[in-house]
Amino acid sequence: MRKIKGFYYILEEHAKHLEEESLHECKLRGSLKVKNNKLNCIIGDIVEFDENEKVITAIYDRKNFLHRPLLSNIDYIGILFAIKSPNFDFTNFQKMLLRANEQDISVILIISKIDLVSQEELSNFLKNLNNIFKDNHFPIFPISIKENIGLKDFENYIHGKSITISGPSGSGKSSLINNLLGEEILETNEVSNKTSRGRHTTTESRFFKIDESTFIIDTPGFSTIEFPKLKNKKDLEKIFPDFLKFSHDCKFRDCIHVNEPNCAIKENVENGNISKVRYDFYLYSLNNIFNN
Ligand SMILES: Nc1nc2c(ncn2[C@@H]2O[C@H](COP(=O)(O)OP(=O)(O)OP(=O)(O)O)[C@@H](O)[C@H]2O)c(=O)[nH]1
Ligand SMILES: [Mg+2]
Ligand SMILES: [Zn+2]
Repeated sequence: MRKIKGFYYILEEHAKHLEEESLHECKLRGSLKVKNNKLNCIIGDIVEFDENEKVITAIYDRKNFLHRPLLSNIDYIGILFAIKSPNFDFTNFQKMLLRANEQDISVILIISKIDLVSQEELSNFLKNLNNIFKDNHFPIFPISIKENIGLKDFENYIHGKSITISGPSGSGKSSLINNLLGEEILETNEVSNKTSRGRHTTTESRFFKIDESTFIIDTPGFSTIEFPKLKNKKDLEKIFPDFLKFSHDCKFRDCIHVNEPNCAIKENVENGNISKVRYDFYLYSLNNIFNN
């Protein structure tokens, strides 16, 4: 559930309590260590441990793992942005989407603090979002912790799964997790008035158990997100799945949809099937993924 300076904190199977007292503090058995390998044992791992010796004795095969933050056995990446304070950032959201697609993990978009806008602003915002991301199939959950909107729907959706909550500092990640846990376990902090930015209150990634089969992971808010590193232009289709279905109609098989003639992607941008915002972000990404 937690890792602090060489100590691993394990929640026993079927343990009810969520708090520190019910976690077992262990070290990792020497034979399980590969020198200088960050992947030896990571948050999310399912392990066996010896209660007397206080050591982890076995690590089970991982279903998957994320690099940033380093986590394993995740079903969903919950990307959480506030609609306002700090403002929703389309570029950073799309960067996060690339990273999730690269790792083949399903995305859920959570839009928090909807109490800060009017009904009309919210519905315009959602309309715009659906126009930009027409062919991206991720569910969207507008929520407000302050006014208790959308939280039950979100909780029902993630039941039985493990979900990490990522997003900018101050967007309300820890607040959401406290709400789901029904306890103020995590520290939260106001967004700075001057800069409208969060204060990086959370500094470690940490697993929490909501019920017998549901886990949620708090993570530190990011300030910058890197583009995924791709070796092959062919891999672009994986991180831009919304372009995939059109790109089969491009004249050239290795079309990268920039200057080629008879490019189906450019045609679909023109006739409105692909949003201009998405295509502009694609061009911007190309530059960053392959020229750095
Ligand atoms: N108005 C409003 N404020 C909220 C809501 N959810 C969270 N906040 C406020 O947003 C601020 C930041 O919340 P945190 O939960 O600390 O944000 P965080 O994403 O965990 O931030 P870092 O740990 O710095 O990454 C706090 O002052 C919360 O009270 C909401 O639904 N509505
Ligand atoms: Mg936090
Ligand atoms: Zn093309």
